[in-house]
Amino acid sequence: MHISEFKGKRVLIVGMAKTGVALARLLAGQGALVTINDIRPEEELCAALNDLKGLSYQSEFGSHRVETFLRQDLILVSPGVPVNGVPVRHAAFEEARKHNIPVSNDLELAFSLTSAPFLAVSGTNGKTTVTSLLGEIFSRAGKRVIVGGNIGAPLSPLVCEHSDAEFVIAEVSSFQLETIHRFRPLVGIMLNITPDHLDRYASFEEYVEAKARLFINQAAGDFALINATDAATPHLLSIRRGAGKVLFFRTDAPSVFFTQDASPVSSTQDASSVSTEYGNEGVTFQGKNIVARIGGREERICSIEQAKLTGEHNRENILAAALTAWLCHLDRGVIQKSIEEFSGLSHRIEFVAEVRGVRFIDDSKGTNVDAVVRAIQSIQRMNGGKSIWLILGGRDKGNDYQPLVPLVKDRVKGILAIGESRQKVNQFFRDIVPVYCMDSFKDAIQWSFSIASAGDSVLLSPACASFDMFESYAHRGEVFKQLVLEIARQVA
Ligand code: UMA
Repeated sequence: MHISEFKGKRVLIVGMAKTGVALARLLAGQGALVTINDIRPEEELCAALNDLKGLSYQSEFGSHRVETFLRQDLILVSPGVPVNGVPVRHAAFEEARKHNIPVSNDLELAFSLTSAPFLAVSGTNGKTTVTSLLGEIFSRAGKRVIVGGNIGAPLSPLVCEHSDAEFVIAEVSSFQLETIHRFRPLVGIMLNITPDHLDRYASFEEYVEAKARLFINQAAGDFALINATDAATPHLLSIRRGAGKVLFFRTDAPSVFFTQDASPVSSTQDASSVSTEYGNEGVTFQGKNIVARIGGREERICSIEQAKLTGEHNRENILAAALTAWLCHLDRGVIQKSIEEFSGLSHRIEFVAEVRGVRFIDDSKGTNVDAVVRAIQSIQRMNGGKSIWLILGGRDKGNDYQPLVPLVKDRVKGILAIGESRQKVNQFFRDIVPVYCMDSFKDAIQWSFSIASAGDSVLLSPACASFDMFESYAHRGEVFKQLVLEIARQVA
């Protein structure tokens, strides 16, 4: 479909932050009859409204009214707006569906506006890294690509602006997948699924179900790239719909990638003793080489000898990206070079500074428990003992901190609890390690430095969203860096 077809169509845009503003600008600019809507009052939406100056639209703030929803041809909802009743039930969405008014989103709209194939990256952790790495590989290969989605760039305006794009590389969240209809990625990557957003889903199973929608419309010729060793994979495979070909990635050179009896097989098991519904196809490491095993053939894609990304989770991320690029017939030398040069993202286990022997690490993007597990595991153990001061807390998303307990007991000297959830953090951990409840973020950083010894690491990996104190995780990470650099200046 072409964007000009929206002229004269009644479109309600729900949520007036980054996504809503981008969609309103695009559609109002095309002559659609746009109504913008947000649960917040107008006074709190000045920045958004400023961005819409000069455009023609109607507005309704403070609630989601059924009557307004029922007057539309199409409703486009922002990812952060809950459409399925948790944690807040908005009857307007149910009513709209009952009246067959499509409730959709930016991802679906972008998909309908371009013929370029989508490479869609989802999963609880690592999405942004893989999306960015794919962007690097495809750009370096000379492909015209769009990189966007949950990474922070609404896709619909981008696909209209770059109508000659050859690929769309999209970071895709479970929230976005809730309101897709026809969205069908050529390659859908599911990196891992661990508990997150349990304030938005009634259970972990429901979260996995939302994620599984990534594959729902895939047809023959499409690929579903799945992490063979992720604990949620058996469940994911059991509920997966769609006819994309399943290819697995796992880091340990298996003889069989995955068995149908649900448990991933270890590389020591006898391949002949296991039957496999999904075939024995995918990508793995042989030494430093990335090797694809597909259609009975084994083919070396490239080496990771010089890769800058470290850690087991990044080895999985690299496998998924390399296989995607290889499936799209990109040059192997280019894939290798891109992997070698890609040094990772800000706020993701990022070393900030060492001050009097104390290392400060910014993992502000660690917004769920599994991400914190990965961050702690990635920190080199010093002298075999405990060495980490962990800054934890913020806007809680229904976290269960239990998976952190063994690691905290083993590696963490103390916890600095911050933000809205600091009492919850305190109550959970206080019998395990010393917990300091901090009234401000600045106090937490300064206090961590005053109690840390040379050889220790101060790790900001909050397991929580940032919105109680900051605009975003990136904002939280930037403030962390500034405060650390201030300490470094003071002691210099
Ligand atoms: N709102 C309502 N009604 C409600 C709830 C919210 O009207 O019931 C309004 C709010 O008042 C606010 C707006 O909706 O004005 C917020 O919408 P939004 O949260 O979707 O904000 P955007 O700025 O549009 O950001 C969204 C994604 N946010 C979420 O998924 C929560 C961004 O992902 C994404 O980068 C952006 O679209 C562009 O695609 C962020 C995120 O945290 C980074 N994602 C989660 C994650 O990665 O774990 C899924």
